[in-house]
Amino acid sequence: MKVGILGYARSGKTTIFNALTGAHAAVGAYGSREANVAVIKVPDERVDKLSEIHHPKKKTYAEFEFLDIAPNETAGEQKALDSSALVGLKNADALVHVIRAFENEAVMHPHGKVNPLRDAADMDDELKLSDLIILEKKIERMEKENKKDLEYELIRRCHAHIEGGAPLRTLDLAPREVAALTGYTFLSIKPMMLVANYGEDGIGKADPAGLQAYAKENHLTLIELCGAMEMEVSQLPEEEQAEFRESLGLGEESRIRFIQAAYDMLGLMSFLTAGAPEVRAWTIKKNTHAVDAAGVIHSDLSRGFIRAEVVAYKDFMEAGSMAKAKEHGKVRLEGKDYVVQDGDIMLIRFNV
Ligand SMILES: Nc1nc2c(ncn2[C@@H]2O[C@H](COP(=O)(O)OP(=O)(O)O)[C@@H](O)[C@H]2O)c(=O)[nH]1
Ligand SMILES: [Mg+2]
Repeated sequence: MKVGILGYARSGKTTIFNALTGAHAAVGAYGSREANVAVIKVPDERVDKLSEIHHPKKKTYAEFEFLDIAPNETAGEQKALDSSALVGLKNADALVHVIRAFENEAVMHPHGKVNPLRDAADMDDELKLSDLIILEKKIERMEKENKKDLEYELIRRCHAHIEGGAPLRTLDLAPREVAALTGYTFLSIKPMMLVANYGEDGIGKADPAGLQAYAKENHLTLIELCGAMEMEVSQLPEEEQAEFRESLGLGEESRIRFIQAAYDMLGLMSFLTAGAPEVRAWTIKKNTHAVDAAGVIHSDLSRGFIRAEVVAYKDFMEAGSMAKAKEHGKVRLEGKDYVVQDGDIMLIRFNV
């Protein structure tokens, strides 16, 4: 899972990247022009509890790859996305738009005044424009080749939708149509989260930037945080972080809220594998079949899939061991088409 961050200059992208990943990338005017990449480990109590039982050699959490693109801000400060940024974002599974909602005289906003709603709309316009260029080229080519098939109709529909002012993520598409569009790497179709980056005065208030209605209308997931403080806390020793959060009134860790929102937005869940070599959480989309979940572990497991032994995490913990869970009839044998559930502990039987 790859998540790409975008946002206007000095909105706090790198600050939030650091806060969420615990990285120490340089922030501010002299921040790096290189893209920053880091991984967020998804905290999962189930992995911890299972490890206490299995004492595995290795304990592995699910991961997000997080990409902080570094557009060339000297080239055109008005725009967030230059061509290299666009290329980076096209490979992302989801986008995170960091919106500046903090006041700070010392940090200039490229558009003058701080205005979160304007930035949300401007960014959507940039994404739509990037898609529109692709769509227009495609339409021109298809018309020249007189290719007026179903794909052409679909492309025209996308084009009309953007011309009407809306991003592709709000277009009602059948799963088959979504699949037909993946090759185009449109940006306004990708699931996107708005992260409103507040100053200290924004903490604890409800939607002070008035972004909620915009987010709803444009199918965006909205979360609010205070980037600078979150980053400071994330750089303290682990054992001191909880106390600081409490004393600052920061609420639940932004990393946890962020991960939860991202899972919901992308329709993700985790299944588990557990044994002496490794206890591990794996991320899949909801409604994934056992054979495809097996393929996330290794392609051989999907290719040679025979069956899965499955026990729900809760049932396993109640039984205390695999042998006991079997005794209680809680371990099921499931076939390829079994729909994997959140928290399933799976052992894949395969033969290649
Ligand atoms: N007061 C305040 N300053 C912030 C906050 N987030 C970022 N900044 C400052 O804004 C500047 C730009 O932040 P940076 O993360 O480098 O922005 P980027 O250009 O979007 O990557 C830095 O000087 C940060 O310290 C915040 O929540 N509150
Ligand atoms: Mg930066």
